[in-house]
Amino acid sequence: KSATFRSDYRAPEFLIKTVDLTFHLHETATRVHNTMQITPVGSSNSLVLHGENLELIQIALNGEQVARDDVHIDEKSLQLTVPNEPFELTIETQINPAANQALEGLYKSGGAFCTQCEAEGFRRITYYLDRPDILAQFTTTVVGDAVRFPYLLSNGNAVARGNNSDGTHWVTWHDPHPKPAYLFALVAGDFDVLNDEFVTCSGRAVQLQLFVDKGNLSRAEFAMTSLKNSMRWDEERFGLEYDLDIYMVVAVDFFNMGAMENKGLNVFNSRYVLADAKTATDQDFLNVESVIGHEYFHNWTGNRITCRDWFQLSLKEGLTVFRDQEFSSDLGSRAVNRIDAIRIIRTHQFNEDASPMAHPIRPDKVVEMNNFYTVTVYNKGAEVIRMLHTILGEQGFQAGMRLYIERHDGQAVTCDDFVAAMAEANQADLSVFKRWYSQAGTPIVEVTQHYDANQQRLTLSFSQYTPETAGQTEKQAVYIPMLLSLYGKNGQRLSVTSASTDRQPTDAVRAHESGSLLFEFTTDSGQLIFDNITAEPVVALNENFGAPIKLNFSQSFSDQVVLLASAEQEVTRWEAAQQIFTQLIRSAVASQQALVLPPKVAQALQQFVASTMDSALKAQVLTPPTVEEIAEYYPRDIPLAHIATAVHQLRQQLAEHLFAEFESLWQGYETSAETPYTLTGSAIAQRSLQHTILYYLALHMPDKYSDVVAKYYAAADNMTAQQSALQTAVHLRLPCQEQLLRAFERQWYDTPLVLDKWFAIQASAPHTDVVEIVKQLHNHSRFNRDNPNRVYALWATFGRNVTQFHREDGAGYALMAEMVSYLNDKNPQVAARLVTPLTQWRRFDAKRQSLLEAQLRQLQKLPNLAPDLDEKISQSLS
Ligand code: BAL
Ligand code: ZN
Repeated sequence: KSATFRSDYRAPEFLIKTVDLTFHLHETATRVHNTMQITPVGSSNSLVLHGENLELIQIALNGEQVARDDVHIDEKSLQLTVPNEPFELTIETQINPAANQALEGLYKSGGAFCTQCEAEGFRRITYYLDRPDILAQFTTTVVGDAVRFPYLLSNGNAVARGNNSDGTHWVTWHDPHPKPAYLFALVAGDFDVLNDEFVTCSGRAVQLQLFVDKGNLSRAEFAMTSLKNSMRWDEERFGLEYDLDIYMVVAVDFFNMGAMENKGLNVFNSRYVLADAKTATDQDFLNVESVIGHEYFHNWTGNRITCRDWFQLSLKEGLTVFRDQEFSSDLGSRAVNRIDAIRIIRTHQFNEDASPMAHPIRPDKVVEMNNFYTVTVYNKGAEVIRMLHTILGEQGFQAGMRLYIERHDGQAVTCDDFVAAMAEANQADLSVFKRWYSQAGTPIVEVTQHYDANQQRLTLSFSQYTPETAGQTEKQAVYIPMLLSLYGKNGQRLSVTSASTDRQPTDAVRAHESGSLLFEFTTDSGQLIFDNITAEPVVALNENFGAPIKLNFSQSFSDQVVLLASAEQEVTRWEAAQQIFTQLIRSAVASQQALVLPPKVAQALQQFVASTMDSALKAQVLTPPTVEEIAEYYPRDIPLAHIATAVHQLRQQLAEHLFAEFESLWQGYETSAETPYTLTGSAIAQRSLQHTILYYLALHMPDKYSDVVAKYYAAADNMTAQQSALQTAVHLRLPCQEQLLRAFERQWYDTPLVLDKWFAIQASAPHTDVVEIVKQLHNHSRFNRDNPNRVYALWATFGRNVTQFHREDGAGYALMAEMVSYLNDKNPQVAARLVTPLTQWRRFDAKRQSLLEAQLRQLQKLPNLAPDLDEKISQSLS
């Protein structure tokens, strides 16, 4: 498969006005009858339709059969000569859903038929112009066995149904909203259904239906509540109302992604629907809420306004992730949501920027589109939207959204169109800002602080550069909205409202609605001068992680401790602790000496833990950066073992210095009355702190606390407590670990989504025999290598376990390569996800490099190497 380039975009030569589909469902031989009304809009007489893995049965033009000799078919397309005026094309194909293990197009998940068409799956269903700028009205009739498939679903509204004499029945669906083929969906199966209703702001009643496997109805309630919350929130915060009479969500067990926003018929991975206290953790519940929200929010940002071409994916994904983050933040803890998002960027997105697959949020070159559903396009894309929001403020941002929707509703557009609407609605110049769309890589911002006591002047000197990334050597300065605050050494925020630069004599900063100052740093270097500062202040920089950058700013522990103890914003406090920890770990790695917590830091943390601060924030502060996050400070020769040792020593030091505080808090929990599980913010916060503390207690005194962990596990009435106790036991290898592992396995042997936690906990443990354990677990009777959720739980988790995956003998590499080659033939999308940790070989020492490279070269020789893998491996070896 050859690369396509963003710059090669050409408007289509043909438009498809309507599509009329009829599916005769059959396990191995489904017939798809497709009638399209097509209008030529260019000068071409040659129509080329996309199509893969299809068997052509017949084709007719304006009702006349076309001879097979007049149709040219290859592995990817069908070509024929067509008239220069509107015409009707009818194509009948046959497909084999049972053999479809790639889970793209029409496939079987358990007993049900379902589809996944984004990005380019529709071409595996029928011949079509499978590109997102072709918007057509779909009418879909599904015919299937009435007993096995009582529910026959597709997009839009059901307009007719009936029974046939052969035991089949049929339903016809019509979707009035023209849409690209990637939003097509079909589901047929037997489900339990949760029914509800939502009355929109204009008073329309929308029927809500959630389809789950039989017996799972009680685990669907939370998703339904989340759906209604999403619909209300989008009306209240964005002024956006739902537009069909029905909204359906179907949960399936076999699904490559998290979920899919098909118009009116979302298909979900069951892990983002099914949740009750016994089987789902607090985090699982929050994930369900966020993914239900995300898919719902796509109805406007993605479906009503879609992408012109796939290079624009972040147009809908970055924006919709931003929207789901805001939804979760408005409903739950804003600070914790922000911290979670920051950790994702620092751990995974910075890693992608440093990898051979580095790309801008709007890529320029793509071989396999499925490889670009990335943390860069999604999460950095959301950070870029968040920067616009920071620059324009909530009101300005909403004005931009209104203009964007008014102007582009019903169209397929580009990221440029989005930024233009934001700029015009605010009379803002966003030309420099647009570099975030074209430039890959993590900008590094250096800041130095100089205080002149005589002049009572604080000078902050800024410079920025972006290291080169794969295939992109030239970099320009980007537009950095730098949020900052000044504090006195006593922790009082200084009420400074102005500053100057050499370019801008006044107003170089402005008061931002968040309470911080905003400095728009758009050049290679610049200075910010604050006058009338009577004593050297403490500076908080890049507050709220307002820009997705790496900040180099050397700040004393004393100053950081002031921010930890007193900063007005919770995220700034958390960030101060993270900076202290990062500095300690990096110094220990550099000096190769044991990490020791400085007394003033220990004392500040003791006070912080004993304070009345929110428990969730305490838990976040007590969770230091991971090995993966620290590794991003080392472009080459990542000193993995030293980082891992330093991170471990930091945890031990925290456990030791805060032991008294932890014990007293723990005793408080033990003596307080048992409260049944609730999913309130304060209950979630308390559990997160309680579990963090139990981990530290057990780390410090494993023998004593092993019994406490075992007892806590046995008494748990919810999965949050069970999972955390099990993880502590396994990751610390407590004496109770075997007992808990067996108990968990027994209890959840028949509940795959829960048993996934058992696989993942073992695959993420920091022990040198994890490679062997993964190998064993792969042969577990409940492991299924063809189900993506199982593979992600065991194998993707193992791939992220950097210290053990990169075990010095290369055993982790060999094991992963074996799994990747198996999946190459079955499910290339999943294979390509697993290959990622192998592709970053150049960042390691010479020995690991050669072991990794050898595996990659071996994989490259696979017969039928899928384009998904080929792109990543070639990119990595080039
Ligand atoms: N569009 C693919 C799944 C999602 O991002 O919602
Ligand atoms: Zn999405």
